[in-house]
Amino acid sequence: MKVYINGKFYSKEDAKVSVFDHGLLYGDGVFEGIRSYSRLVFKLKEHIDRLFESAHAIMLDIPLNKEQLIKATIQTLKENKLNDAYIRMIVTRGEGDLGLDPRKCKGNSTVIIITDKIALYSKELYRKGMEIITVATMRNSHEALNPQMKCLNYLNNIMAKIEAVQLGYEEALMLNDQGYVAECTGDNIFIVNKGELYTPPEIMGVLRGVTRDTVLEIAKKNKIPTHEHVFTRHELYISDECFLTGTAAEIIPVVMVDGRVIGSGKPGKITLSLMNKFKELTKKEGVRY
Ligand code: PXG
Repeated sequence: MKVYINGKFYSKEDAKVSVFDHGLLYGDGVFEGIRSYSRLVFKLKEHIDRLFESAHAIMLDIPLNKEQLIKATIQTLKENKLNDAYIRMIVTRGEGDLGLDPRKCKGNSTVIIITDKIALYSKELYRKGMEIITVATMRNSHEALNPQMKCLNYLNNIMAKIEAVQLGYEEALMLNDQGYVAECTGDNIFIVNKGELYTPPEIMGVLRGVTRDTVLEIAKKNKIPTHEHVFTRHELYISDECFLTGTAAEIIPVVMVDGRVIGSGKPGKITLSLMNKFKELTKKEGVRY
């Protein structure tokens, strides 16, 4: 495996950054997770745009422009001869003296591109649907650390994941500080009610997922009414269908939330149809390499 770091390729063993990198010391940096399917990078532009938005929000200069970063990504995929990959892009504030002040890094940002595989959940879970549970850890308030930034500080999500795992679940439902449904630790959440699709708006404390946007797009094309709308756990409990979306998770059905069976207790019709349509789209859309 070859890993891209600042324009050079390193073997997995040699792909290392300084212990003084502020990405490690303070979680000061941003990242993206992207997938390629049969040599097509899915929604590459959307992910790169979001990376630049996250970087802009934390006042981090990415030393490459968007085209250069796209080129570097393709180059890394080719170098690794991967047809299907999970692309993990990271930009940190770089190496600097101790202390929070980003000026200590003198603009030496570190750009890393890892191309590898990822499997979050078993195949069986995709077929049968998963059970999730609400955890006590609430999603960051957007005035504290806005969930719309895909930043290197993921402890909010990891704390929630730990709670879920301790309780014997694979994924946690996170509420925001007002008690409204936000998202899961690494996935957005959707419900279906009377044939219509609902997902919490960004302002509820969710990352604007690229997969979330894609699902909304597919639904609209297929005349399924969509709503980016606030909802509570009650609407979730009484919904007909539920599923999660994410680049790594893709679309995964949810059949139980906090012990309440969702709909028929099996992956719903609309969920299955969206899963199929999403799969079709990944086969034909993307940047070819
Ligand atoms: N919410 C959060 C908090 C996420 O981190 C999503 C939703 C889904 O967004 P996309 O754009 O992927 O549809 C994410 C996705 C990783 C990794 O290790 C990244 C995520 C999730 C799980 C693992 O790269 N981010």
